[in-house]
Amino acid sequence: MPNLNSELHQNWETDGYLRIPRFFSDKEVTDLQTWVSEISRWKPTSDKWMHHYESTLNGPRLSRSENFVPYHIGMKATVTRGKVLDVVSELMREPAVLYKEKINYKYPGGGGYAAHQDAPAYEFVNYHITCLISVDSATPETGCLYFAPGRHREGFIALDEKGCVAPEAAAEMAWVEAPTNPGDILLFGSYIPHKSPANRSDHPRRIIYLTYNASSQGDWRERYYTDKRKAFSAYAKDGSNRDKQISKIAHFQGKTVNHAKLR
Ligand SMILES: O=C(O)CCC(=O)C(=O)O
Repeated sequence: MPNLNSELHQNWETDGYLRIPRFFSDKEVTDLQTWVSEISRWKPTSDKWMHHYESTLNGPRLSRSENFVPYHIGMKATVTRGKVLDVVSELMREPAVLYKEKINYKYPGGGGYAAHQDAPAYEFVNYHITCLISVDSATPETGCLYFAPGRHREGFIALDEKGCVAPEAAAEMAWVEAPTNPGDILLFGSYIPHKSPANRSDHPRRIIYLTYNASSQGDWRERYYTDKRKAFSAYAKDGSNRDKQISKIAHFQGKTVNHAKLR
C-alpha cells in the first residue's frame, strides 16, 4: 500500500500532478513492455478493444488502443488491484475504481496533443485521476507531457469549440516539461492543463494511461466505452468529421487513418 510522504502530497496539491520515479521494478517494466507489444498486435475488432491509427512518415501506425483490460489478464491484475490502485486511492482520499484505460503509442512521427484538460472528455463523473505509466522513455524529443502547474484549481479554462484550452489562453500559460523513464509514473487530475509535442525521434514513446474515479461515484467503465462507440458511429454518419478524432475532444494533432482502409 503506497503511503506517500507529506512532501509528495504537498507537490500534488500545489502542482496538480506528481511524478514518482521507478514506481515499477525492471521486471515489471519488462512485463509491461511485453504486454503493450502483445496488445498492439491484436487484430482490430468492432466490439472488444479499440485501436486507432495515424499516418506517419513510416506509413499508418497505431496511435492508441483502448478497452483492453477485460482481455488481458496481466494488465487487468496490474490496473485493478495492487499498488497503482492504492496510490490513486490515496490521492483520491477514498477507494478508486477504473474508469477507462488507453495506450498512446506515439511512434516516430506520431502526432502531439493540443493543450487541454481531460475533464471535458470524461463524462458521467466530475473528477478523475489518471496514472500515466511510462513504458518507453518520454522526453521533449519523443513527445513527453507538459503541464501548467497549479492551474488545476480553475475549473474549465478557456474551453474552445474543440474542447481544448483556447490557443491564446494556452500561449499565456507557464508550461513545465515532465519527462519520464520506463517504470516511472505520473499522476494527474482531470483539470490540470497538459499538452505534448509530436515524436521527432526514431524511437517509439509508448505510454499507458489508467484513469480512475472515486468508487463512491459508481463504476462507469462499461458505460463510458458503450457511449464512446455509439458517439463515434454517429460522428461517422453526421458529416461532422468528428470521427477523425480519437476522443470526444479534438486534441489529437496527428492525422488519423480509418482501420478499414488498412491492409
Ligand atoms: O500521450 C500524449 O502525448 C498525451 C495524451 C493526452 O494528453 C491524452 O490522450 O489526453
